[in-house]
Amino acid sequence: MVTRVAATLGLVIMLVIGAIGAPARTSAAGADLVVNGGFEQPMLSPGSFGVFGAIEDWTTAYGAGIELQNAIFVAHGGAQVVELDSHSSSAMYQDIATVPGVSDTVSFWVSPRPGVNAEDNVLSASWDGRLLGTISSGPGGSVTAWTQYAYTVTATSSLTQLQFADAGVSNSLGSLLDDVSVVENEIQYGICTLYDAS
Ligand SMILES: [Ca+2]
Ligand SMILES: [Ca+2]
Repeated sequence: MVTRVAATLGLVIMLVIGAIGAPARTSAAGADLVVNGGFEQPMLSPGSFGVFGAIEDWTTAYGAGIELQNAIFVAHGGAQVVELDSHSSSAMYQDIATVPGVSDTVSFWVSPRPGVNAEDNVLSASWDGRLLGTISSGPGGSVTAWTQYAYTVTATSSLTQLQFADAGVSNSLGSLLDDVSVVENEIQYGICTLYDAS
């Protein structure tokens, strides 16, 4: 009896230790999968800009590079934005860690560049090599005017490329991009019946 009690107690202790040692289950739903989606890295001096082959987690796909601006215009978030008509019409991408079959929402904010014509303020967004949309944000006013664009997508692999490209006239002036995010949508569970009524 003592042996059985001791054995049972040992099992309980093992189960408790196992439960404590087990990692907590976490869900990626709601977490932003984009790194540096607000383009705040690298931080430039206020009023300045730079053209880069790559910035944190974004890489030039083609063209002269990624133009980062700090407080030249009012950003949607933070101080910095990206303009993809840098020295010429350019494109950039980030490879996003995705879960195949899971639905995501791709979201970003676009403003026409103040003071430039509508034909300059055209930007395209692609997911997994497919065009999400071509955004013509119209003529630029005296200040930035930010609009959010959102698309529901489903990943087909564990790494999905999100790309943005200037799609206006190539002349170093183009629309502005800020606060890019990719968020997993909540999984909708169905209701199942667990009893047999027969
Ligand atoms: Ca920003
Ligand atoms: Ca342009």
